[in-house]
Amino acid sequence: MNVRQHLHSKPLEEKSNTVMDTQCPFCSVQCKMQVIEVQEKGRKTYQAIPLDNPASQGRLCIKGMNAHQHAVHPDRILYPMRKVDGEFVRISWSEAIRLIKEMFTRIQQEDGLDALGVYGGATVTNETAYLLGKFARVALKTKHIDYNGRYCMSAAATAGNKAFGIDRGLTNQLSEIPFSKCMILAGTNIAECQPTLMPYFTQAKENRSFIIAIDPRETATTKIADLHLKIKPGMDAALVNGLLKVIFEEGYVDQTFIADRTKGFEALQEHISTIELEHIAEITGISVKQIQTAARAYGKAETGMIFTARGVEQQTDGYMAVRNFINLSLVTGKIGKIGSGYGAITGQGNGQGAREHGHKADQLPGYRSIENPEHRAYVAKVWGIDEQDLPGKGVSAYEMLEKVYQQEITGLFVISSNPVVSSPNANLVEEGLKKLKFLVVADMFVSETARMADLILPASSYLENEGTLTNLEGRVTYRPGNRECPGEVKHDWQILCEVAIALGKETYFSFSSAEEIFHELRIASRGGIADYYGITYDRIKQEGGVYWPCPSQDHPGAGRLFETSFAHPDGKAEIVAVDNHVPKEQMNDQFPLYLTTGRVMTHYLTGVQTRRSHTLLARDVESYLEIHPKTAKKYRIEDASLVKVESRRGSIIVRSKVTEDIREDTVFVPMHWGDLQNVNKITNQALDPNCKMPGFKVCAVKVNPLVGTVSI
Ligand SMILES: Nc1nc2c(c(=O)[nH]1)N[C@H]1C(S)=C(S)[C@@H](COP(=O)(O)OP(=O)(O)OC[C@H]3O[C@@H](n4cnc5c(=O)[nH]c(N)nc54)[C@H](O)[C@@H]3O)O[C@H]1N2
Ligand SMILES: Nc1nc2c(c(=O)[nH]1)N[C@H]1C(S)=C(S)[C@@H](COP(=O)(O)OP(=O)(O)OC[C@H]3O[C@@H](n4cnc5c(=O)[nH]c(N)nc54)[C@H](O)[C@@H]3O)O[C@H]1N2
Ligand code: SF4
Ligand SMILES: [Mo]
Repeated sequence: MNVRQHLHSKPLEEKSNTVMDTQCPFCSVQCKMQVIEVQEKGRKTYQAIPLDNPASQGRLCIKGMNAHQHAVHPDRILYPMRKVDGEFVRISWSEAIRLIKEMFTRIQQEDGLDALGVYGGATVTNETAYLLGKFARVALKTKHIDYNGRYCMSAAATAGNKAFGIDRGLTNQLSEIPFSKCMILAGTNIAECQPTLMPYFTQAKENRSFIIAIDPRETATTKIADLHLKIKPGMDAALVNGLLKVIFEEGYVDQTFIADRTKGFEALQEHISTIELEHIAEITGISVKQIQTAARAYGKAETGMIFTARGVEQQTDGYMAVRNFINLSLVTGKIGKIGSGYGAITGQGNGQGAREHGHKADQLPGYRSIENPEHRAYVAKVWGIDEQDLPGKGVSAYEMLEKVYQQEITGLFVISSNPVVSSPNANLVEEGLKKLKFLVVADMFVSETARMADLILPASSYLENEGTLTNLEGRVTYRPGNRECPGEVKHDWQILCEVAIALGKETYFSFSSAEEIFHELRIASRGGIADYYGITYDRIKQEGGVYWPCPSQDHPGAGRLFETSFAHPDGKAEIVAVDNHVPKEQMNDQFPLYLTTGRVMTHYLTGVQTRRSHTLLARDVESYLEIHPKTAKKYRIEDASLVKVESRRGSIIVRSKVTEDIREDTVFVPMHWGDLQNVNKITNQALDPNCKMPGFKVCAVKVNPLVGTVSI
């Protein structure tokens, strides 16, 4: 039922229902659903009904149930808008495209080809992500393209590539979770962030799986754990060294697996021999006894799975911390088997697919490298350009925004992201954007970033935009786009094609459907690590999704990875010794608390969409500060009162929530609000040197009750 279906087609004053098959626009589970539009007496109401599918098994969470509220919201941008004397005024598409052509051309003439930057997001479809990479390199000829996934998946992606030779979120299918006898959930709040996956874990518990959660806070996820390690923020790599110490000393290693399937074990063994459990306990805040209990439970279990998410990864050592969790899977041989594996829980709807096809500064489609001559030659041939015309590697998302601040990049095209709220050290980002000669933002709403634009382009929503998205399991799914675009709204891929054509690149951008783009993506990814060649729209529709890698149309797609070998040329996984890293910013007398950041169930990322859903907003109308009662008392903070939270970079105002759920030395603020409550005004811009992930999860702050007039 993929076409718009009119159950009753009657005159206006009577009732008519339209059923739209779709997928939730939010997280990486990609729950399928139907949205029913009921039109009665000129008034429209909507209802979402879950559809069965292999990931969510017919479940929907509160965000999915109410997603349509933003898509049909009166705040939707319906036509292009240009800023004139500080006010947005409506212009036609042809004027908008002409303006982009004029400004982009002028900027590149004045400041060079690389003075233009393209900043994307992983909410877009695979087709748009692919086209955006091609757009930057072929239409604009700039090396500067990166995307919000840098803030999301870069640590786990880099770790997966280095350790396994491939970056696919989960190495197993979700359906295997109930068969795992021990699970480590590290820095992941599945109950709030991928709620429809919870039944897999509760089923595992019914099968007597032992669940270990690692999180500085008690959350709805840690509540299902048998053991909660309430870690000091940023200390996961060290904690895993402690776990490895016990695993080695008590003989839970799988020597055969290590010898046959891995390399680098000796260096790790030597490194772990220098580790002292008491020291680990002291620096992580987890007792020796708890470390031993966790290591023994995982070590002894017949099968085991480890999941990490942003709590471990959004650190200045996120890459190495993930490597250490992967070490744990490898030395115990708990990977590549049913119920045994590692998974980085992907974040955004297309967090997986949008990182595979050239959306990253150093990457070409199919996970090819922009620095590898063979990879360049292959993609240049598919695109029909000279390899020498293909730009080189650009810089990561935050570094690109720094270049904007330094006026090295003077024109920016933002598509599907709100960096003014989502980037660390957001004050600097905002200052930088003010200096641009030209900022274009394609969005559904006037986000905090779009507000600063010279030109806003109206983009389509999930109900309107057809395409494929790859879920956290690596399953490529098809989302129909049955709703007609409101007003003059266009799909992202149409916008890119129109701009490219205006820039004289018609030969490379004359696509007339998303499926046509997907067909080119298949070819461009062929033979790459993320090989989509065997996947077609027809196959996805028939099979309800196809796993990559899938090199040919008769290939079934790979559900479970690494059963017999890893993806490196020698088939072996890489083990590496990891130091006891500490966060780059430490607390001191002036800033005596750690701030960590994250999510709540009802809102999504910078909240541009969910704050426009009345049902979701009503549940969490403002941001807050989670603070331990003893800490609150020490700083004279009462429950539900306004607090100024300040770091070296700025300050915000949020309401206190006094709770024993959080460590005494740590406070927590969610990331879903802008302006005064934009937590990124205070987070640290320090990046992981390997993957350029910002350390969103730790910075040093002070808190003060807000009384009277306070300067911020
Ligand atoms: N409701 C909702 N769901 C979402 C999203 C959303 O915005 N809202 N966003 C989607 C996206 S894009 C993403 S990336 C995912 C994110 O999904 P998660 O990574 O699960 O979400 P977070 O809340 O950012 O962080 C998870 C946990 O890490 C903990 N943590 C903080 N510091 C540390 C630390 O140093 N070590 C450890 N071990 N844990 C720590 C936090 O307390 C938090 O409970 O969610 C996706 N789903
Ligand atoms: N402090 C702190 N900061 C964080 C994080 C954290 O845990 N703590 N998490 C980081 C993570 S994991 C992520 S993923 C980033 C996300 O950060 P952002 O990239 O800023 O994410 P969104 O809020 O989803 O912004 C998406 C914007 O695109 C629009 N949009 C949605 N769909 C489409 C579409 O299909 N086309 C177009 N053109 N526009 C669309 C939305 O209306 C919205 O304005 O934030 C990061 N920032
Ligand atoms: S937010 Fe995630 S879990 Fe909730 S309905 Fe959407 S895709 Fe499913
Ligand atoms: Mo994310």
